[in-house]
Amino acid sequence: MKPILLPLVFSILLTTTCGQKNETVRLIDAEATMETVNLYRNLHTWQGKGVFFGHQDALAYGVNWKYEPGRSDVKDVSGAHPALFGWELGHLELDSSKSLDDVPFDKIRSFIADAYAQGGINTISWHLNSPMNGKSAWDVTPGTVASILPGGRSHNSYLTYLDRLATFLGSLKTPQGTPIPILFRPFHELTGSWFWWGQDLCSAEEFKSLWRFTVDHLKHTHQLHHLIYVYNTAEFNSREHYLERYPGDDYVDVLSFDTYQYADSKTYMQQVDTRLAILDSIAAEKGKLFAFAETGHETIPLPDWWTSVLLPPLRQYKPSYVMVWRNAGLMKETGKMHYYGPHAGHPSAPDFVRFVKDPVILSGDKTGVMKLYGLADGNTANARK
Ligand code: BMA
Repeated sequence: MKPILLPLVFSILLTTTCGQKNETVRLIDAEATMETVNLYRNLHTWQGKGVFFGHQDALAYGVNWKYEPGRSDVKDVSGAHPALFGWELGHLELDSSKSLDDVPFDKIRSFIADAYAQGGINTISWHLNSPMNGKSAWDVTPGTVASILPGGRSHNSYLTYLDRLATFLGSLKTPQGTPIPILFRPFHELTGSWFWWGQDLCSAEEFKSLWRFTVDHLKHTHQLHHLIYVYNTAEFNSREHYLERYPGDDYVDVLSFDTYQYADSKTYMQQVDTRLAILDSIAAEKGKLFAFAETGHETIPLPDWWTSVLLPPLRQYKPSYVMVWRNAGLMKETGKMHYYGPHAGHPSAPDFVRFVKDPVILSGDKTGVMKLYGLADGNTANARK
């Protein structure tokens, strides 16, 4: 297709899909705010048509810079910000003013507002420390989940952590004072065993109880109604494995997984293909969204990685979104480079430009005109007034 036709195709797609009603789509929160309902329904409308491209911490820093208003590495390379922005709240639970990645929470709050103001989508992960012993999210002491459930000896510490989380989430506001919708992805990579909530460290029933307790507590005790709940695994190779710890259709809005490339492209592409195929089918049955929540190939050693490795499965399955992890740059701890997105001058930069120009990829220039939070007709049926 000639590039000149792309804007035309896009605007036809936009006008034909935005008028559609998606009234059967329901968030698990029956009291969700209007903008949250609209975002979820609009994402459903777009699923299968385009894939929103995301980058963790995109507006905060890049490989060679930090805190420069209006900048992102993705924009430096392609001319537009990502469509979706990932943020990390680890250490919020400790009442710290900065995240575990050293980003002040006040800044994260304002980046989230900036992303929203551009029409972008915000997603949040939380590498929370262990409420049982105060050690990091990577503490693998078995029994932590059991100890923080109601009746467990560390339950009160977990409640304190949730209080701090809820205060922050509740402070994310639009200029009109309404809450900014958030795709919230707690207890991520749950089929791994590197976080205290991982597969080998708690039973499936304990995990489900923790998830349900957390959702109910945020909804009912804290009265938060702007969260879209994202279930997220690491490795899985069957539908049964993916659903082993699934807390139920009343507790999840988006089905997602994380998979990184560590070795050859063929292995990675096969894993991604298998996992997207499984999620595509489960999501269709359940009427949920499905997403590729985290991916990347650290330092992007292949100059054509974007179009040769990542793009083919996205084209085939069209998950709601894909997000690459953060561009931290040189890590003091390891002396190594740690980045997953492109940046100016990187050998993969020209290929990234081709990637975002592909008709299936939705970047910040698209979300800028899509009105994903807009009050389309019929979109307010289950919204909180
Ligand atoms: C990991 C790395 C760490 C970071 C953590 C939480 O994958 O990027 O440096 O602290 O995510 O953001």
